[in-house]
Amino acid sequence: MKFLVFKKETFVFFLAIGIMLTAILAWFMMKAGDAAVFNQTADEGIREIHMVTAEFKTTTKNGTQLEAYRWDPGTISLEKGEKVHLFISGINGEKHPFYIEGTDIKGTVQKGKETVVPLQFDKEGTYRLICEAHSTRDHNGPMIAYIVVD
Ligand SMILES: [Cu+2]
Repeated sequence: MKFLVFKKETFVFFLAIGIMLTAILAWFMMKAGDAAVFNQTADEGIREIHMVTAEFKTTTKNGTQLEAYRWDPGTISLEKGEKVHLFISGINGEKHPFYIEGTDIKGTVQKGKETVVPLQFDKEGTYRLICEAHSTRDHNGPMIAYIVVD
């Protein structure tokens, strides 16, 4: 009968372990729940717009190479308050680090990869999507797309 008797310390130790395991399990279950809810809402009501990184390239008669990078399409339009997922595929150019003027949105588009940018604007206006690597003609740009919100 003696082996059934636990010391108080042993009982408290196992109780603590039990509470920790329950907390960890609950945390994982809640995380899984959140993800499922997000996926359900993501599928409906969010419009998708697809964009690519493009390049124009030519050689002049005297052998000078010219190139220019562009977002394509160069203009997209959104309703005020509308939720949009902007998918940008990196086709030409290795890397395009970008930001959207007047917002804290920034990221990088890489060749062969797709970057998803969630968009929603509360204020009307024209927002510029600017590639920092190709922002002006001197840097093979201007690689600027216009997001028109009205
Ligand atoms: Cu660029």
